[in-house]
Amino acid sequence: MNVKGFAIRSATAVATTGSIAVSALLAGSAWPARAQDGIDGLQAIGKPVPDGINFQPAVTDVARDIVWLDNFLLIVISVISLLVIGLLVVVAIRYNSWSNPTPARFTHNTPLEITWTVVPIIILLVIIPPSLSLLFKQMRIPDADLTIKATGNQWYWTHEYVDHGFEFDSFMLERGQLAEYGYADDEFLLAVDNAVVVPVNRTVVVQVTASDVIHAWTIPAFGVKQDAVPGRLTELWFRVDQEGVYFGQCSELCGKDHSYMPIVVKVVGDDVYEHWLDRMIAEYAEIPRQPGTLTLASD
Ligand SMILES: [Cu+2]
Repeated sequence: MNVKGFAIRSATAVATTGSIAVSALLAGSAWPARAQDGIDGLQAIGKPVPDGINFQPAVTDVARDIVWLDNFLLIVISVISLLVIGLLVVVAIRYNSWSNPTPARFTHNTPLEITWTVVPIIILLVIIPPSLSLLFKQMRIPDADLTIKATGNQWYWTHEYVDHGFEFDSFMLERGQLAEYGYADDEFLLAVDNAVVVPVNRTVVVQVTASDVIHAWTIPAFGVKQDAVPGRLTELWFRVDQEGVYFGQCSELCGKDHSYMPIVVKVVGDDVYEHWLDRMIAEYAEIPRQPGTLTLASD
């Protein structure tokens, strides 16, 4: 673990101790738990739900397009599957050896062969435009309002705010720590001590890499997933239009604790983000923030 990461961990430990003392004082009261990063009142939007089988709520254009494309392809593939099953049933009933004792002896049917070649081509031509346009939308990285570098480690993430010269490690919380950090009980295995915080309606570019083996950074509700490969810097982007807490998990088998390195992104208003950023910079940045410094490229 690097020195800055250690500084944050130490600070967290101190803050945690303080919080336990406060909790003890408030024991029995109905006060909600205060998150360690000072960001409260956010709804957890992007997280798995019991018995859920569909996508998480889509909160970026890319995620909405993914859901649309998935539904569209589901219709196409359902029609194809029903047609093939129907044909198999017809063949099995009508052309079995009992109902059709004298088999026909022809081997070719030109109109039929042209049909089963042309129809799949038409289907592919219909599928290609929405698929490729979505792929280009994901892969063309726009100008960033905020750039974050995410480094996968065995088994935690390091998030660096490259424009502001600070970074922190994000470790999964133990079950007993959830309330202290403002998380619900069912967010065990998803919640981390230091969440990534980004402003709402801003373009965020995440540079993804790894320090040891291949990991993958993803937030399903944003429609982003990118392998983190040692020695390579890849990028993804998102622009979230709904404030809230969003969860993701490392999505590349990376060793024994692969399932214990989740990702949390808190999407907040500009004011809350600026306040959080000031606090982080004051505490952890190598370069102090200058008065009047622009923090977002689009401002
Ligand atoms: Cu991993």
